[in-house]
Amino acid sequence: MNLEQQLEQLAKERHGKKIKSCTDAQLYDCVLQLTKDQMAQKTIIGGKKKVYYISMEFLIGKLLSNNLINLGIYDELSDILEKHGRHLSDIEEAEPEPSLGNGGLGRLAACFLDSIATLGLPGDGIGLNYHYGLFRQVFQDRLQKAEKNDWIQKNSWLTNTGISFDVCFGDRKVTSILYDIDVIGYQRGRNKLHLFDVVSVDESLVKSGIQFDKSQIEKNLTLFLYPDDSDEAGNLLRIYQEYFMVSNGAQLIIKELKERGCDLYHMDEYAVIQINDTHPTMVIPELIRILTWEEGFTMEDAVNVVSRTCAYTNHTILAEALEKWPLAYIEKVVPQLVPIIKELSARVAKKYTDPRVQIIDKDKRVHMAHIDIHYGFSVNGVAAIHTDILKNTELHHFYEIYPEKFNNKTNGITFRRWLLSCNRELASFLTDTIGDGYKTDAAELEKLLEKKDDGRVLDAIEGIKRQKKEALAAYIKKREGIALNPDSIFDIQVKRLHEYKRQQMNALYIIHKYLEIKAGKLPARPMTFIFGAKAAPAYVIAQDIIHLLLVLEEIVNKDPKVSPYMKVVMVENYNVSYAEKLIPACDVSEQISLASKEASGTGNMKFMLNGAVTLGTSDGANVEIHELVGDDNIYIFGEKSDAVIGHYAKADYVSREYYEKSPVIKEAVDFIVGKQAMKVGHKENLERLYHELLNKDWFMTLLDLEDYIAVKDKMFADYEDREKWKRMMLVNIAKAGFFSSDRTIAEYNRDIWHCG
Ligand code: 26V
Repeated sequence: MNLEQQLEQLAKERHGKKIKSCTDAQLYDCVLQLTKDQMAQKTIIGGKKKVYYISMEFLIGKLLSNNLINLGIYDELSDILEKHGRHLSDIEEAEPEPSLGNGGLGRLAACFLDSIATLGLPGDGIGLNYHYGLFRQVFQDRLQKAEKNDWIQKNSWLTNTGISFDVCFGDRKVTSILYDIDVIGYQRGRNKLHLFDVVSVDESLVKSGIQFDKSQIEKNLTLFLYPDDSDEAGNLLRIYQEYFMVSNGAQLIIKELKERGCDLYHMDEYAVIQINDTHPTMVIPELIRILTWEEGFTMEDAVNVVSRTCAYTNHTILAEALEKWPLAYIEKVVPQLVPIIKELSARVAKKYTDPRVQIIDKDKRVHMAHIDIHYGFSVNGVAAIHTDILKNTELHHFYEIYPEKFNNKTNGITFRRWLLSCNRELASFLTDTIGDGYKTDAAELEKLLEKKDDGRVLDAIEGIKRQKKEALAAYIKKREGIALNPDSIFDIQVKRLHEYKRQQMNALYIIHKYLEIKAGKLPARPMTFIFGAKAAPAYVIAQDIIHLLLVLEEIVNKDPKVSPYMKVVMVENYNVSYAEKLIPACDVSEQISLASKEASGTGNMKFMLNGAVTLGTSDGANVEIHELVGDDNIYIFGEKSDAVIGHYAKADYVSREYYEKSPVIKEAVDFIVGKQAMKVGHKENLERLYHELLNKDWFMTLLDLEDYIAVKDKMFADYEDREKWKRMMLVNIAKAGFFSSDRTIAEYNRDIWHCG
């Protein structure tokens, strides 16, 4: 049977209808089934050594379009649907998004799975099957409200494997059930994402919003993804979740090793476990526990083989995001790990007296990262500058002990999703211009540089950008009810809301421009400022910043004198699917974190690949983007990381001084609590934010504000030099090849994993 006949048959069997008369949701159900069947026919990728990427988050996003592309049947299926009067894009809209991650760390894990399979490496993901992904954001009264966000329907990408394990906690035993999602490489075989669930999970526990009964672990353990991406939640449930994942993961890995005939004393020759941030750290003591208690290993042998098998990736230098669990919490949730952790800690204490490298500190808190560093064989950062900061500052004392463990793996993104799928127009133009070698070897994008003076090519790139801006404008009109002018500059900042990412600095620029226009200073071209961001529900100042953005949206867009020149849009419920529409339409990519704070960033890479020009600080991967494109093709501003680290060390940054000495800063900050804003917004939120900026400003917004305004103004002026701008777009696309996650994964495999 050909694809069309299969689809006809599925529509008939499942819905008793012809393709043309199915609803979009019914047709999605059929196409999903068809795609799953096709994927199941792909062979499982084999090899002696396999990587297990263990992570509390896999922000996979919608899977249909990507799976069709990787299977090589996207165009064929699209044509079949057209023949029946249907559009694949409508069917894609009907897919619910699995938002099984908070942001960068989770999305990176998803990109990595795509690249591992695409490179033909044996490698599976291990995680949790959250029934509700990251909360759905709604705006009410210009404030964020969190709603539950379900994604599992009767038919989904999940396959019940029938595999099940017991997980023992201090106060109860819970039985798991394993669901798998197939991961297909681009024109390659198949790996798996293993998502563990609790058999007794109960969705009816969820009350209003994202509230639920926290006490019934066997019913609630996998209901929700934790929405705080930078704050230690201090909640026992998080430890239950983490241990549930690692215990299941460890049992699965050992089961697979035994099935493959591996002698567990040589486990490291068959498996490598990549620990994604500290959240899965308990896999180390758990494996040691299983080997000593159940497999007859001595402690010495178990520690050695586990240490040769586990590798750790650090994703943040924010101290508050490094997990430090009170030993008493671990004692309550998983008492069986406590003697192992104490033993690991005692071994460290015997060798090293420095309190900064201990596993259990004087307050009886367990430093999870320290377990990873002492008892793993590799420690990597996620961008060159980040790894340098780890070595020289944050983890310096460990670097002195284990210089050979430290290495850098600059992040990457999968081009299948972030180019081939989200920007089919650009992908097909690139194929016509430089051939399709770039799809499997991203470095070939550099061939585009030969065309940097070719007017036809430059115009085509500009034309595609224009087309994507029109499509986004139509989408935003539909979703947000705000009309945008595609001739304006699209300036976009989309990422989690966090003070260190400094959305508030962008807001102050907008205020400054608003006041300029009111005073009669008109811009050369209209400007559109687009934001998308979710804030952790418990993060008060982040909520206030969202409030300010929504207040500005109201003031600016409703002002008849200003709105022809300027619009502000804060899109509701920014997620992976929204990103796929926003990124191809962007002119100016805002990457304005306080230098030293953004470990890497990956949005910066997605924007660049789609022909946006970066406005950024010397932080994270911006530094490497800068090196690649050169000074002429990026706009860099602000203090460098060394200076910022110096300010923290000396505690000499006083935001009020910047406010007092600059009338421009003062005027913008005062606007937050001025009459106009107070009329539209809430006094409590606006005043709190104002005081925070003036009296604390921990992430130094005012330090960089003047430079930000100057460089952004220059950038907007340069936009008018269309020849120059088009060339910048081309250079950014051409140089983006380095940021393919295929390159990142090839490096992980070369330096750490040695799989295949
Ligand atoms: C921390 C916590 C604390 C407990 C509750 C749940 C939770 C969830 C996540 C996190 C840590 C998030 C760290 C993170 O996302 N880091 C980002 O990683 C990206 C991929 O390497 C990188 O590009 C970003 O710069 C970095 O912020």
